[in-house]
Amino acid sequence: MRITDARVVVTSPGRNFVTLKLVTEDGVTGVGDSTLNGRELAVAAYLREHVVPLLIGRDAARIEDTWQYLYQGAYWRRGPVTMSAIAAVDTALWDIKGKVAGLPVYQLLGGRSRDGVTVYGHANGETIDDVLAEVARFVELGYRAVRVQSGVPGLAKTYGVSADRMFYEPADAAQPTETVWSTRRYLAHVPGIFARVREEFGTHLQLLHDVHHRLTPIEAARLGKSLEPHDLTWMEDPVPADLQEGFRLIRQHTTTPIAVGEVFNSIYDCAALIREQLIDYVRATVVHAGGITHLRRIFDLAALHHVRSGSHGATDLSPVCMAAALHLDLAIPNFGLQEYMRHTPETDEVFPHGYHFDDGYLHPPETPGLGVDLDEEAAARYLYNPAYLPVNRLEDGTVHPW
Ligand code: KDG
Ligand code: MG
Repeated sequence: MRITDARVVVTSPGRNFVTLKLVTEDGVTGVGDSTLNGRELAVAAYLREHVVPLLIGRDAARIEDTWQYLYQGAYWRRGPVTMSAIAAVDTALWDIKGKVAGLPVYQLLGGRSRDGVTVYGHANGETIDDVLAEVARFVELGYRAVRVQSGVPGLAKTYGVSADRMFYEPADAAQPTETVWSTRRYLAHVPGIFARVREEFGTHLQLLHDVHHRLTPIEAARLGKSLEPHDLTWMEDPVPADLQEGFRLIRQHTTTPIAVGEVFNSIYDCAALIREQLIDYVRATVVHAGGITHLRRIFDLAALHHVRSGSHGATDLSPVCMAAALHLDLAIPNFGLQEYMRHTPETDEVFPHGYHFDDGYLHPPETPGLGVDLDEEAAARYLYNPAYLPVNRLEDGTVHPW
């Protein structure tokens, strides 16, 4: 079953997405997400110029072989652009394989390991009252796990705290917005927020917090320690994981669980973190970590070392990535949590999908393949719109150095 067409579609239904659609000689189609927030066109060009010409005429059934061919064949290994491009091909091939087999992709991955995929939502607000109201709203919607972010007194704008409650979007301008950061103000404020949330919502609700790579290891250790009484499910991205040994220091000081990995694109980004049990959840995703094939490899390594999955699922990961993630989440033994941020109605129109939320869980559809598509006519109505993530400066004007 040969691949006869491969189309790269860039669309912006509220935000930018890059999608690959493969077509086989029998007319079976498969879709893969390759969106890289703020660097979308680099991946689109990589796919169009360097990958599509290699795909035409290849056997669509050979998923592993195609992965190795694109990874080894590039010579220049890893990196977010390469791995997002390979991810799109891999995801689309799994979609095709499911359709040909007449099975949802999770069945090809070994079948269900659970009834549904537990997801967490984002409760964020400027003030403690805003935060409490947001947590209450997510609890009412049925969420069992909630990420909590709040404004920090003395800072004009805090990353992760959005103006629009339902559709959080940090890539907000054609030139990066510049925000000011103070570790002292942040560390003084955060534990009190969690004390109030626990007081109001009790001990059963799972609570999470994202540090967005803002701290040094010893600062992160202090934050983890101060959050211990509030029993977080995880403290996310406490430090950038470029420095993997930094996590040893955090681990020596706190039992607050650690999640990291939304910017990882390879198993080699987290091999030491997993083998040394320096983290508890690995947040790599289908789109940025080489597709279902490579992410499965990361999760299998993690399972050996009692590390769970906790995949990234912000709005810059398209419904195609979300659908693929749900199939994998349902099948692996060491699933932890899945992030879920609802997409806008415009995005849902461009990417019709069958997964649904019910009582705190997401469920992939039972239709063959991934159960998601790209409506190319609808996509054509939304032109690419350059948008970048903000840049963070310290109070003295220094670009945040890590
Ligand atoms: O593209 C960056 C966003 O996906 C990121 O800021 C979201 O940190 C994030 C999260 O945990 O969802
Ligand atoms: Mg994050």
